Amino acid sequence: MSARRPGRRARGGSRGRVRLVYRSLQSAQDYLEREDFGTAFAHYLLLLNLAPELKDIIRESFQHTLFKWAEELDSLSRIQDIFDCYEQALELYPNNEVIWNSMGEHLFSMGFRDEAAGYFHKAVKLNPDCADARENFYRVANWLVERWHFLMLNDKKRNVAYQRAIRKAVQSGCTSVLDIGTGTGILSMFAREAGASHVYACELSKTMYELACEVVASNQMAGEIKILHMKSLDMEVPKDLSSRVSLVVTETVDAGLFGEGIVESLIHAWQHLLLPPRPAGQEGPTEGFGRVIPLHAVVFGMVVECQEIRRHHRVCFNEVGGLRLNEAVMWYSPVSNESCIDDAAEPYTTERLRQVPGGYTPLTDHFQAMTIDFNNPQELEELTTRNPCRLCLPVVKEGVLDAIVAWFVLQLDEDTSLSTGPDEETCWEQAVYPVQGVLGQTVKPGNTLVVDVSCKNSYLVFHSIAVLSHEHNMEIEVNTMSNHLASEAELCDALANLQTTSEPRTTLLHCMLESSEIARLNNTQYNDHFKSALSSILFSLTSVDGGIYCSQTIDDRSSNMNCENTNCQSSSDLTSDVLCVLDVSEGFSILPLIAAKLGPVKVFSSLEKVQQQAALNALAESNEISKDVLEFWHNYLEDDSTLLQRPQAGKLWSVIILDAIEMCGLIRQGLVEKAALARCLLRPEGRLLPQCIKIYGMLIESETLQQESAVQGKEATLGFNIAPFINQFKVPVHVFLHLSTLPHVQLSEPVELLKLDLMSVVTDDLCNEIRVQVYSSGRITAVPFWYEIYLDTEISLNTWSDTSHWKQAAFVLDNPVQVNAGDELVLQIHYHKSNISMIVNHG
Ligand code: 44T
Repeated sequence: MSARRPGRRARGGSRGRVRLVYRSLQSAQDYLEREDFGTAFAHYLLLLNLAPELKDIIRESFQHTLFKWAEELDSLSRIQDIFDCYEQALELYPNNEVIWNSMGEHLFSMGFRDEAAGYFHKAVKLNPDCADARENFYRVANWLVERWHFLMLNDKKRNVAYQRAIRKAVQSGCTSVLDIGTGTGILSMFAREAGASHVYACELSKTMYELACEVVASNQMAGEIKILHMKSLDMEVPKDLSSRVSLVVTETVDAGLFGEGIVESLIHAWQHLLLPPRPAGQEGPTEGFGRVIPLHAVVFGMVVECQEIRRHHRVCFNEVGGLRLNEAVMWYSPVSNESCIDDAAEPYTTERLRQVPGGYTPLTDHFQAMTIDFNNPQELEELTTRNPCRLCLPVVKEGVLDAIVAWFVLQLDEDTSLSTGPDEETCWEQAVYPVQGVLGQTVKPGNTLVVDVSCKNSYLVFHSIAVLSHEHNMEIEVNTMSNHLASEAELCDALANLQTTSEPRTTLLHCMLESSEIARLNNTQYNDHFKSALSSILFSLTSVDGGIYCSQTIDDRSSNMNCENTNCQSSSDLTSDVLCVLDVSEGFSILPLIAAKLGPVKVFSSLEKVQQQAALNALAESNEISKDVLEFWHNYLEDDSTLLQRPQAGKLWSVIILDAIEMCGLIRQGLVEKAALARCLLRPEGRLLPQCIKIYGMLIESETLQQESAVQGKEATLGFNIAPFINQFKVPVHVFLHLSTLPHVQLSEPVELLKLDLMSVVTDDLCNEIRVQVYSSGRITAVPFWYEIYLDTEISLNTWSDTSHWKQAAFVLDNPVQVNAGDELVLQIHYHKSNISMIVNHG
């Protein structure tokens, strides 16, 4: 027996090692028991380096130690150390999905969302059954692969148009092709299919680049398309392309055409990556010249009245929930062309006008705002420096000036075009430029609107709107044009410089709010219901106490509860039994002031932004709420974990306001934990607002939702195999839906799916099974859901109502269920850590 087994040799050869291994294990366990996680972790690392064969046996304890130690490091803000520990752990356990997921959670909580997304994705790939990782992945999948990819790939008309234009160009001699912003690689595959000899593709998103590689390989084109993970602006010849190409294809356009940087990309491509353009007017062969698909674009616009846009971008009411809003503060939305206010502000938002709740009314005809020739390098270069183009638009219908809306027609070549217009059957949204300066202005036929349009910082911008009425026209003609009759253009020139802003801004405090925050301020029902609920709680608490705080007793709800808060309340009054209200809403909330208006209370806001705190203070002052009544809870605190604490040693909260539902239609993360914590901090008769949430849903068939959720087979992608790859990124729950305008067929009545009683719920894991009667035949493809938020037993808010600032969400089924009228279905609802999932079966 000359050959010894290696294992025996190792063991036999080093008794010291065995002892060391044993001692390390012993120490690691001892330190773990003593909750000295840092030292325990170090011993585990040593142990695993000495004896990797123990990996499986000690996995659980190692994981536990790692997580505990990371938690501790987190509380000490030792960020780099956390990452180092995870790196070491993943070196030892590269296939451990729990560690990948946990690392993702740390990254996520620190705001590194894209990085977190990568970790969650990896965890799900390692173990698709890991529920925590899957839910985390679903939450971030939208950042890795935006949902419009699904829509665009399902848009057969768009795919056919590009395929046709590319085939024609390649067959006419453009045989070397660069696809800028390839996404899943579809345009490159069209080029290769058409016979191009050299096809290059670039993509700046890592996830999309990896997807494109998978897609192209599965379509047997791996060796034929060279995909680069880079921005086109960083590409060079011959480093990245062997020589200049004869065709660039691209669809790097957003709703506002320029937002994906197409102008810069093409200026660069013409300078460095493309053959020279064919001189204008030259006929004959195209060989030796470069060209771009799309050929050119025409931007269109119209001016609209649209209540949905208005309520998201302007504070529409002077008084809300008993508070005057517009006296001390000038609110503005982040979507603003007034770059003087905030450079970071974006000039437009997007909306699918066809489906905007409440619809819209055009106040002008469609107008042509701009044309762009992508095949004229010089024009592209001049575009960004060109003077704004002034447009005079006759008003054709009376209405409120809410927004300018823009879209475009992309001319791919001489024969083929795509339109993103609001009347088109298209998946595209339109760019929306809310009008801010001329507040609530009504215009009518006879008026002329003056609008400047330009391309600024790679955005299409509309600005300096002026409204000319007939009377003004006369005035201007007299004042500035003396004797000759002005042409329309001259008139507009003279008038566009007219100051049209009515408020002298300098005297007001400026405060920027997110559009969802503006919509919440405008949600009168929300504010009024909170006011009533607060009033009733404070009244009942006062009755219990018999008015032992301060000098005033709230003895009559209707009159005294609404009295001005005139009693002095210095901070020292807190030592008495004054009622304390804490609002931990996300974002800007006026609920503390609504509470303060109701009677002698002390209110705490959890606002953090200095500008918003100043705005709330200014609102308090202009509403005669004493300075001492309002406090900012964050100013007391070192970190968020102590947010829900007692107001003072020995004191408890009378009311804690929680923000249960996110604007997108989901239950806020951590709600149950937060509610449990909040309950511990309430005084005996104190209350949480809301008390209870009921989740409602119904069965529907919706083709639109299907299109948005996954690529449906190979047909739309013209035979190319793309669906299985991109569909790895599909998510079951869709958010930000406008249920009232989503095209769908309703197959059942709304039913209550689940109830979360915040005054008692203790677990983050709930199940419910309900039976639902189908009243119409069809295919169940989704279950939209929304909420009834109970502030008390009588007062509730529905998140699916016309004035709601909330949108709705929907669970989209993997496999549609065919049903007939009268069928009874069983709906299983799972609630796990604020996430909802469902299973639909025949009863
Ligand atoms: N959105 C449409 C934009 N890229 C469409 O990383 C329409 C939005 C939309 N790569 C609703 C409906 C719709 N070099 O993957 C992206 C992006 C990449 C580049 C390399 C560059 N210079 C760029 C610039 C962009 O190109 C891909 C497509 S961009 C936008 C497409 C359905 N909401």
